[in-house]
Amino acid sequence: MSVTKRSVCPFDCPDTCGLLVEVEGGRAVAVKGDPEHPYTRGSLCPKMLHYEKSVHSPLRLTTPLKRTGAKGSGEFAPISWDEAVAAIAGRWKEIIATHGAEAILPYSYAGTMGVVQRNAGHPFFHRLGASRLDRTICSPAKGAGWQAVMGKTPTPHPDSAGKSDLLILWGINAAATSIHFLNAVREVKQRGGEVWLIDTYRTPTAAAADRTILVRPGSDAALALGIMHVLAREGLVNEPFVAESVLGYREFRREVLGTFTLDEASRLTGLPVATIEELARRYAAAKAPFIRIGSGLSRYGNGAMTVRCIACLPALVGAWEREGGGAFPDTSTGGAFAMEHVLREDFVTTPTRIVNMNRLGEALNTLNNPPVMSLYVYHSNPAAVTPDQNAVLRGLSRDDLFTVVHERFLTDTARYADIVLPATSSLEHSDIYRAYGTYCIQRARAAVDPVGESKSNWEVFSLLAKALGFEEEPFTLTADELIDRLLALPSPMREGIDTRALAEGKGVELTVNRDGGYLTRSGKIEILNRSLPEPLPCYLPTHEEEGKLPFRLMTAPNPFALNATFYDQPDLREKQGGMRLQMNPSDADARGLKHGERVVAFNELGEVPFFLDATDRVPPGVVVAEGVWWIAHAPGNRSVNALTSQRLTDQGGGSTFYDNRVDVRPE
Ligand SMILES: Nc1nc2c(c(=O)[nH]1)N[C@H]1C(S)=C(S)[C@@H](COP(=O)(O)OP(=O)(O)OC[C@H]3O[C@@H](n4cnc5c(=O)[nH]c(N)nc54)[C@H](O)[C@@H]3O)O[C@H]1N2
Ligand SMILES: Nc1nc2c(c(=O)[nH]1)N[C@H]1C(S)=C(S)[C@@H](COP(=O)(O)OP(=O)(O)OC[C@H]3O[C@@H](n4cnc5c(=O)[nH]c(N)nc54)[C@H](O)[C@@H]3O)O[C@H]1N2
Ligand SMILES: [Mo]
Repeated sequence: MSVTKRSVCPFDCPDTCGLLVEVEGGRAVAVKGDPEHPYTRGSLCPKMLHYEKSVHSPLRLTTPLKRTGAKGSGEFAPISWDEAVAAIAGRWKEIIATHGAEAILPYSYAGTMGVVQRNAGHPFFHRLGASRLDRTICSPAKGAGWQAVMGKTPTPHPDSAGKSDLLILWGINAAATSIHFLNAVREVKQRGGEVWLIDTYRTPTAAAADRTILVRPGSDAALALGIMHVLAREGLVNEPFVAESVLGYREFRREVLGTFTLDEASRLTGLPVATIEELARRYAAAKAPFIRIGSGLSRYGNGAMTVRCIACLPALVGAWEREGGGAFPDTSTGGAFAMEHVLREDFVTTPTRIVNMNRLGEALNTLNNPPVMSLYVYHSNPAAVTPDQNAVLRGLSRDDLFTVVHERFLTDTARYADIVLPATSSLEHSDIYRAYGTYCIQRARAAVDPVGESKSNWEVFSLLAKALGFEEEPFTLTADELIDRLLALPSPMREGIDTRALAEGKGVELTVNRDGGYLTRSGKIEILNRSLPEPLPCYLPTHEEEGKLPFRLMTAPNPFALNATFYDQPDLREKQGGMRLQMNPSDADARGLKHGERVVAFNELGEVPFFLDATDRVPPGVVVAEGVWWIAHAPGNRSVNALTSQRLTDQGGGSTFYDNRVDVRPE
């Protein structure tokens, strides 16, 4: 006899689907979408259709492990939880006595997006006095660029895009990364509107677009400035809207648009002037143009400035005034819960150093006073996902580094651990979720029994706190008790929501007040922002603008994986067709490279073997590696991040995964 329980997809995706889990004898036997979820309405991506296979995979870790072989060898012996916790607490006490607590570095990101489990380590590491991690691997530059113009103005409801008559998907592969946004794409087309896609190669999303424009990597700010140049030149700017609601247009027009020529925009983007003019005129003629801004274009040395330039477009034509008009980077659901009760910044007694997570390689190999002597990794896989893989692996190989990894699987990172701790999956623990591509929240209670002896992030930090004698309150609460407390605390975003549905585990929409005007310092949309190093939007070069190697490398998302998650599933790996490098056939011919053969992509940071996919989807001068493969399943002994650098974005300390060059040779 099976029962159906509600749950939530815990993974790092804007949609945050509602799930229905069929449970039999404490195990999940099937998973489907919850038709009652307000946004995702019952459909799931190909990765989650068989989530039960990952949850009950034979590869799941079931006991704590202690390393018995060399680091990286994957040789371990099972130990008990008591032994594991005692070993960690004992080693940390020694390290603290010799080097101080700053020698301990936590490393986590987004294996689970649940508010409680994701942040479970914050109170603990703050109380410990460990080094702090700046969690900037995803898209802080996008946030910085958007906020430079729009401040804290709430972003539109994602469904409002469906009312647009010109929807621009700008640097987003929605068919892979946000499949429910394709509902808005379909609605626009049904109403007779048009959909344009702007990317660097022809992604699967191109099939949903009326027009696809391929720009040179990292040049989108030049395209946005070119469009605005045409709007200004041809009198297509909405002057009354600008006069009332925009700060600094006059200065911007004089100092930037006046000097930034269309020839310059054409040279930088690789687009004909006529294409830029056509897009500008089409944008100005639309009743309610809407731009869905992806994150790929922000992962460059100029990423924040790129997003800032794009964010100015709706202001110039007054798109914000019209239903279905505007732009959308992400939703801002940060105010849904009183996060100070989760993060416990008040436990930080003396400020400790902050390590940018993109520079883990540098931190492990070169930091001093004190050096990093222990790394505690939870719900992240830095050996695969973090840039400069060779530097990361060199650091993880250090004999004097004490590494603990709390994981569901023996990942590339876990193979380098001294102690591995088995983690529950989202179906085995409780949490509360808030989405970043919708305005939904949802509570999930554990739906199945923990696999083996696995424990949740929350439980493990309670155990470690006990072993170290921390008696403060969060360490004695259960996850459900903390969730109850968060829900008892008021938030304007939760006012008037359906609390009964929430208690029943259903997805519930937050209340968003959009009548507060523009939430910037001036109360206007700020094209001019004097708090920034560049007060006006402009074109900044990428790191690799003048690079010598012939190909720009796109490290793009794969529809059948999520970062380095789901590589435990053989059928999903097969659907990806192996770890491939896509290249234009003319480039392949010029180098004597053959479709399907093994090739090596290389640069100053490393060398990575791939299978070559010679395809017209990719323009000359660009190569694409979709997915962040586990080294264990790669054709060679490295995966794509051996080719990406630790350089950061112009604002926000973000990753620059797309701002790299490579050359390619036969193996
Ligand atoms: N299936 C799947 N879903 C995912 C993920 C995944 O790996 N796989 N990742 C999840 C995560 S962590 C995140 S942050 C989100 C968002 O994940 P992101 O990785 O930010 O993906 P997108 O926002 O779709 O944007 C990536 C797109 O930007 C394009 N791009 C790169 N450079 C440029 C450029 O210079 N100009 C333009 N115009 N386009 C460019 C890439 O070719 C790609 O199509 O998705 C989440 N969902
Ligand atoms: N080349 C390249 N690199 C990239 C990207 C790219 O597009 N290209 N994308 C980047 C982006 S946008 C992001 S956000 C990062 C993502 O970086 P990460 O957040 O590190 O992403 P994942 O690879 O999904 O690794 C998460 C791990 O958490 C584990 N896990 C899941 N649930 C739990 C849990 O409850 N507890 C514990 N302890 N473990 C759990 C999973 O098994 C998985 O191995 O990667 C970045 N790296
Ligand atoms: Mo991300």
